[in-house]
Amino acid sequence: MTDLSHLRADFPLLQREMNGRPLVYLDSAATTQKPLAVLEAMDRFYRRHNANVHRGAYALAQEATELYEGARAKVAAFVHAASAREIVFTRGTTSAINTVAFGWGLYHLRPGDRILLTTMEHHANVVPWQLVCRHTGAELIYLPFTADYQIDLEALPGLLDERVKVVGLSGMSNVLGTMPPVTAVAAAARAVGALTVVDAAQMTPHSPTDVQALGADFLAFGAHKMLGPTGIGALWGRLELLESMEPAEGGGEMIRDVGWNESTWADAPHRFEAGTPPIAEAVGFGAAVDYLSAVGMDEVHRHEAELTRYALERLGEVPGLTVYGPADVAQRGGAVSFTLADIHPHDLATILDQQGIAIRAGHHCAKPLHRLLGVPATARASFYVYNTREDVDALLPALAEARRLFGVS
Ligand code: 7TS
Repeated sequence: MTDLSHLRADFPLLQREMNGRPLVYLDSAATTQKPLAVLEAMDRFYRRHNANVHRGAYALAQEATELYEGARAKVAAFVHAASAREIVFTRGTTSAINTVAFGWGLYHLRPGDRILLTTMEHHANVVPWQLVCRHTGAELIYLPFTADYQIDLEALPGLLDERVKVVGLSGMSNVLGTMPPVTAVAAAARAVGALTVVDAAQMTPHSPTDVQALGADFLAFGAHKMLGPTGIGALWGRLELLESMEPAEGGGEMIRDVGWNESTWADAPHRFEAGTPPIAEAVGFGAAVDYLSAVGMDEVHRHEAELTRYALERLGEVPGLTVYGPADVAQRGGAVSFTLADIHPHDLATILDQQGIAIRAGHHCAKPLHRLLGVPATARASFYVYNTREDVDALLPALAEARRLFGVS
C-alpha cells in the first residue's frame, strides 16, 4: 500500500481527540483538514504582506498583488490550464458554476434549448441551471445511471442532440463515488455544439487534472476540499469563452470604465472578480496545491484507490450493510455511501461520533439522487491523503455497536 501516513503529522487537527477517542476523520468529501503549510502561508500573509490587491501604488500592495496573482498561476498550473487568465477565483465550486450559469447561460439560452445534467449531480450543479431556465425558458433533461451506478452512456445519444446547449456533469459523484468518462461526454457534447461544464469539486482534489486533455469548456472546483481554506475556489474556462461572457456580479475591480448609466468590463479573469477578493484565501489555495503537487497527484489517487478498495472489502463484511456506488474501484473515487439495515443514517453517525469517528449522514445535497436510490438519506465515509487503513478498521467495531444497539441480527 502507498504509505502516506507520515503526512498525518502535518495536520494539527488530526491530533485531536473527540469524545475521549483519537479523532478518525472520514468526512473529507464535505471538507478536508488543513496542513501546517496552508495555515502558515495564510498567517504569514496577514503578518507580513496584507494589503488590498490591484490598487495600491505602494510596495506592500504590490507584494499582496503578486501573491494573489502568483496563487492564480499555481492553480492554473495545477489543472494544466493554457494560461493563468483562464482561472477565475470564485467563492467556491457553487459560485463557479453560478458564474457560468449567469454569465453564459442567461445570455445564450432560449425557449426550446436544453441543459443536460446527470441524475447524480450535487444541488450546486442543478439549482443554478433551474434558476437560469426560469429566466430563459430553456429546459432541463437528465441522463440516468445504470444498475452499477455508472452514467448510462447508451442513453446519451437519445438525449444529446442539437437542442442541448449545455452538458453539466460532476467528475466524481459526492454520494456514489462514480467517476464518469468526462472526456468522452465532452467530445459527444462538442459534436452537437454544446458546452460542457464539469463540476470538479470531488475530482480535482483526488487525481491529476488536465483541462486541456479533458476537452471540456468549464471546470469548477473549490479549495477547501483539497486542503485549502474555505471561501475560495476556481472556475477554469476556455479564454475565448470567458472573454465572451458577461459578469454575474458588478462592482469594483471588475470594470474597465464606468459611466453614469453604462460600464465596460475588465478582461477575464478580473471581469468576474467584483470587489475585494479573498486574498489570504488565495494564498492558502496556492499553498495547498503546492502541498498536493509535492505529494504527487498520482500518488494521492493511488492511495485513495487502495483505501477505497480496502473500505469496500471491510464494509462488505458487515451484515445488512448496503453500499450505493460502483463496485469496481477503477471506476469510482473515495466517497463511500451506505445504509445499515433500517438504522437511520443520522443515528449511525451519532453512534460513530461517540467512538470519535466523523462521517456524514443525510442527503449530501443530492436530494433527487436519493429519491432515485429510494432512501431519504445515506451515511458516507470519505477519504483523503491523511487517512489510513486503521481509520477504515475503526469503522467496523463502531458499526457492530450500532447493530447491537438497534438489535439488527
Ligand atoms: N459539487 C460537488 C460534487 C460537491 O461534492 C460539492 C460539495 C459541491 C459541488 C459544492 O461545493 P461548495 O464548496 O461550493 O459547497 N459537497 C459537499 C458534500 O458532499 N458534503 O458537504 C459538501
